[in-house]
Amino acid sequence: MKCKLCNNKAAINLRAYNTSLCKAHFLSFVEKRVTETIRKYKLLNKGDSVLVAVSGGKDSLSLWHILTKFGYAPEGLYIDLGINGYSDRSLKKVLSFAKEVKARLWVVSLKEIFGLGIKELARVLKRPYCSACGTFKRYLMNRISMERNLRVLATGHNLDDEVSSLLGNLLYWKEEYLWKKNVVLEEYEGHLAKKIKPFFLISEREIAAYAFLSGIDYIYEECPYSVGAKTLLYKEILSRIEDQSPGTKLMFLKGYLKRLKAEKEGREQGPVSYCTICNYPSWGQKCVFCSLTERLDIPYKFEYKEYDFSK
Ligand code: Q46
Ligand code: ZN
Ligand code: ZN
Repeated sequence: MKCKLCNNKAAINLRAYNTSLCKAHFLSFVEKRVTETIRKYKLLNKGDSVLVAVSGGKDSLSLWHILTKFGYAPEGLYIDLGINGYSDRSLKKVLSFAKEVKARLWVVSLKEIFGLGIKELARVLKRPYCSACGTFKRYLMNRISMERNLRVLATGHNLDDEVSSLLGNLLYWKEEYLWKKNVVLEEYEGHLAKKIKPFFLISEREIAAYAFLSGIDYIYEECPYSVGAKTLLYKEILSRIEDQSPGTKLMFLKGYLKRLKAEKEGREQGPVSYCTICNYPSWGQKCVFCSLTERLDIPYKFEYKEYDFSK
């Protein structure tokens, strides 16, 4: 198999694009597509201060790598969920990556704040692990970006993450979530950071290859609580469809983005009030984070650590 552009040995075959590329051409192909996504959806402007949420996995570390390469000098945020062994191993990868790119890293730990990891917190709250985790992560990411004045929050969600959750929303007609998914969510009145997903249109396989060929040292292990998650089943099914009919995932998501534009017109944007406890935006009197932490009934202090490898 040869590279379609230079005839050297191909490193990857991209059936959705009907092409094969060598290492150098594949890396620039991914970077070019990220640049196009950034430009087309107006994700970033020169001089924006960016916080990348990192888990230690291929997606988030590749994103940190690419944004650094593009000159945005992003800082990293690692949320330590207190999952036995797994959290320590992923933090180690994140710390060594931060050192390598000479960046600043913020680390917030659930165990340090509440004395409990995500599993224990979810049990006390009687919520599924991933649902509690999602709520805590969303809140912490936003609050830390606002407190650090890093007004753009970037996450490594890829095409497969997005199509599988879109399929889940459609299967159960979760209309309240359906039209909230986007490549970019704008900043809200100085309380919600602008949220961007530069890998929205890039597949998991492409990012895995990008990370591997760029020599990024990431954690291969998945979070132990992801096992059996419905999104994994959806990903598997969608990948089988993609195998039979390359390009389907991309078409599905691009079709969604087109319809999203029309759907959004005339709809009210953003939350309606501010949480009476933390003063961050909420839909009711209290935000979801504060409602949950109230139910926990554990006195806590909101704090996080800084590792500055930029000097
Ligand atoms: S939600 Fe669930 Fe993930 Fe949290 S508990 Fe693990 S699998 S990390 S994206
Ligand atoms: Zn080539
Ligand atoms: Zn609150």
